[in-house]
Amino acid sequence: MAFDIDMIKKVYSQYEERISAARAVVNKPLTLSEKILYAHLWDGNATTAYERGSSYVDFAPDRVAMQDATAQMALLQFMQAGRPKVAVPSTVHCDHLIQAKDGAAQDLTRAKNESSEVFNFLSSVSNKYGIGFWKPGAGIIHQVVLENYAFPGGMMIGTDSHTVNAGGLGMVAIGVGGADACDVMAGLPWELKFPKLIGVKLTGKLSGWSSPKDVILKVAGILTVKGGTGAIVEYFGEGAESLSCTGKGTICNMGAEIGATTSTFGYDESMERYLRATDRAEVADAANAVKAHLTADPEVYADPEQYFDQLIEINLSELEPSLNGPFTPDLYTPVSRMREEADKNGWPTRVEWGLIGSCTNSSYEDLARAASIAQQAIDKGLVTKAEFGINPGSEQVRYTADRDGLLKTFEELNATIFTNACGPCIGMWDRAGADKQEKNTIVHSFNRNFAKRADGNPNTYAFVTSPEMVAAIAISGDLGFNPVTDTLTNRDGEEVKLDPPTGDELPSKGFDVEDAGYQEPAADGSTVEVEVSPTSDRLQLLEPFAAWEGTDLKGLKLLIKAKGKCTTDHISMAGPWLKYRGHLDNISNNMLIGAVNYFNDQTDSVKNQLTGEYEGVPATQRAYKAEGIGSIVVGDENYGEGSSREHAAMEPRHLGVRAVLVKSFARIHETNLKKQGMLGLTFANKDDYDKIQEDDTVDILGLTEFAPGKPLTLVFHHADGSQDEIAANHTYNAQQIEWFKAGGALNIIRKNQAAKQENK
Ligand code: MIC
Ligand code: SF4
Repeated sequence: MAFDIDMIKKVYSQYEERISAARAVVNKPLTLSEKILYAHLWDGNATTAYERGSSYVDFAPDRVAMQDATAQMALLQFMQAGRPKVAVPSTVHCDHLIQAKDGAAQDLTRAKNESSEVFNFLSSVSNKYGIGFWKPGAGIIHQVVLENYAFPGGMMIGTDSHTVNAGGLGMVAIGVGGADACDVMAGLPWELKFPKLIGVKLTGKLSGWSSPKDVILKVAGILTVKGGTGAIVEYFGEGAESLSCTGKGTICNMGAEIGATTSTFGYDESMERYLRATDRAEVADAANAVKAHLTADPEVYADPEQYFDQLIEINLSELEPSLNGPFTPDLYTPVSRMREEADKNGWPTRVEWGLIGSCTNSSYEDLARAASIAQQAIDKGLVTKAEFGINPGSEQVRYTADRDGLLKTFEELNATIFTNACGPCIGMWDRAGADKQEKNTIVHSFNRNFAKRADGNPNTYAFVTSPEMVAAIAISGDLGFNPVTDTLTNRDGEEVKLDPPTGDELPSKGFDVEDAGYQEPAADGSTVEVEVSPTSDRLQLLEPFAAWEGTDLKGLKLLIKAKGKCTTDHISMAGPWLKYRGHLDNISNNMLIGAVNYFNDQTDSVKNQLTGEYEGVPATQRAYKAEGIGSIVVGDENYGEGSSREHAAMEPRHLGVRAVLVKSFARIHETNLKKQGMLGLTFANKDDYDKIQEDDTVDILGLTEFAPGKPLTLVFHHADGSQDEIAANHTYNAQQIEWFKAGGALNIIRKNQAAKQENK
């Protein structure tokens, strides 16, 4: 059964007209990305051609997805919008709050007890406002979305950066902060800068040990963590068509790691097969009827240089299996060079854990291919050297993999089967011994490997690779092991070789599941009560932020000058802190505790300018707040890279930081700052970063004439009495300046809603 089939049919029924209108204004053949974008304009048919990389455009996404760690804040905001029901189909997925420790059954029971307050809140808010609710254990948001909701040519947003996974089924699916989701659920347009387009032409065909993961690992190596910023990556070519649908999902998923707005593939037979296998023949039939619109015009793929802003070509037949890492997902090493690189860089080669799962690689095909390696280890008498953990992507995948004996194979290798959830990928992993902070190596099939992410240990070297490579490397226990060329010694002292992985793209006996874990919302939710205890330490109703005072901001203190990589994991760490995602004041105690202070190279140690003492970042900021003093955060390149969590913007806002001044921003984080009424600024001259000193007091000038495209002036008063005046750029448009003035976008929705009530 397909969810929301009427909505999907409506989208398709408009395609013809919308695309003709777009073609008329753009006046040349269209890429798939353009078709989907132009088919989802808030104002209906296109009347003007937008400029890639500069026009702000209002869109009307078809649906919204939220996961438990971000849904709390998104829905706390939505509750203030005063609507009886969500305006577009929306879902909540409980997947981030389940810690991996003993195995699925115990872990899930424990999580349900520990987080019952949050799960009950999410379940009742969903029930009240018409939101589909997927219970803890149902699976990872993006896998569940791909299996149930994604459809070719659709547009969705989700409060998680890996929402982009749905590009595997031909969507334009974009990760956003909760405030953006709140707008769309409240029936408002969603604004995005019209993206640039990167084309990736895939030729040849994968074989042997190479997998879809290796495509994106390679792309990440080429483009780096910043290279996709502001762009949609569109994959095409005979190689693209040869990939499975979930394999395409893997590639799109990790597009988040290069900062891409999203990634997508044209509708093809692999997608049709996947739709039919997941009980959505109706969607496949509807898509077939508008097939030509669900991929680019033929001229585009025939002559891609003409139509994309940047073009990359990858020959799948030549692609080697590879591993990216440690500490960053774009450090690309083909397996044949790994031993040399590890020796050169001092990466520990003994592998302690192999983890398979995450939204990136937890499909049936992923498990099947990894299990084929595990089975060989059993058959060939190999003793596994590392420990194994598996998180299936959804209950449907788990149930089917169990039925087909795949999980049993892993268990024979002593693997622990964890819950269908994020688990170690988001630091929800009670790894024995991690607190000793020993230097060690793990390999996993996840997408991110920032320091401390999986187990909280800064000395864990994590490498990202395909599930089948995780299996092979964990069995060998050796980071330098190359299954393509190397042999392993078995129990009987014989040298054996692992054959390349095999595995069905889709289960030959079909998918099966007993209870997928879905809760349908009440048809009329008006009587459903949503309770938030005023004494809760997990949930806290939001208070509106104060509006801008109408003047320039003077006398701000420098809170921290962050050095180097400062991802959202550094700004608002996950793992143990996930439990406070619904309580702004409590979670603010993790603000920037992972960021490295430029002046002493330490984390969570900054000079409190009121006392001259070094203290934690949150404590220092709270001291400024208590005195009514605002502050500023300074950062490096690609600040806020990684996740969509708006806590990374709301915490500084809540604690009284007024501006974040950096060399460059990651897209979602920049928008989150704007939405929450903060100033997100960039150095007009990047070298000015060097002028900022530890005891600086800062003025921000020009706010009374704050206007699109007009730089602001910042004056840094140094302790020795000297000062530096610098220019700061911004990307605020007129609407976003209103958000700043109102003290946050939500204050405007609130005001409009109140005005509506009064007029009634
Ligand atoms: C992540 O992978 O970092 C997360 C946890 O899924 C985040 C969302 C969050 O912080 O809750 C993401 O990628 O957006
Ligand atoms: Fe969950 Fe990891 Fe995917 Fe984020 S990246 S949604 S934490 S599985």
